[in-house]
Amino acid sequence: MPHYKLTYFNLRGRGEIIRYLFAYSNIKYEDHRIERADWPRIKPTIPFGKLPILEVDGVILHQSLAIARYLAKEIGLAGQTPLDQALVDAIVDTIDDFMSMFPWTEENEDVKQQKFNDLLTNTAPELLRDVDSFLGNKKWLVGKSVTWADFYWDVCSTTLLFLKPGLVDNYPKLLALKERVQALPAIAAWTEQRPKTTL
Ligand code: KDV
Repeated sequence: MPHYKLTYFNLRGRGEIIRYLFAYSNIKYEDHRIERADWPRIKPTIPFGKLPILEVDGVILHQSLAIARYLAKEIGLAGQTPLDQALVDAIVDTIDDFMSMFPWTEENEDVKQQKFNDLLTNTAPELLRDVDSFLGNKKWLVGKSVTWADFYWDVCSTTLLFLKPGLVDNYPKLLALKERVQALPAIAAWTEQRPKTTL
């Protein structure tokens, strides 16, 4: 088993999908959480200047979704066929495109509030409608077993629901999927013991 070291901020954010995959597979890793104050010093020492990174026996991987996809393949959560894998990737990218629209680091609080509010009020409903219809009456988003797309829905919807409680109320099937992910014993154990952060 390689030595794994995840470096990210003390947030769920873009690190949490990776932590879910480690938790689910019971793979040990270093969950290194840096302070915001230390980031300017660390940033120039990282190949692409962005977090998270995952060090795998000293090889530095960047891009949260590339890291998550690598782990998902290792543990059998990437999708059971190449076609299923493409569907998983497409759903993950669709959810991620939306999460990436939020101006997370905007310093003008008024501008930030207005943009967050607009995305949650006017843009989120289309995404939810489309993911809900993709899910339909299936148990999992893709194929006959859980994949990291289901994990990503849980991770991202947790943050969306923190930002706007009730956002998913009109989509009971999406809420039920979230509960199915959270009921997985390894995921339940992780969400219970993880550091509590708002984002
Ligand atoms: C911050 C932050 C995120 C979730 C998805 C980017 C994110 C950035 N700061 C928090 N949550 C993508």
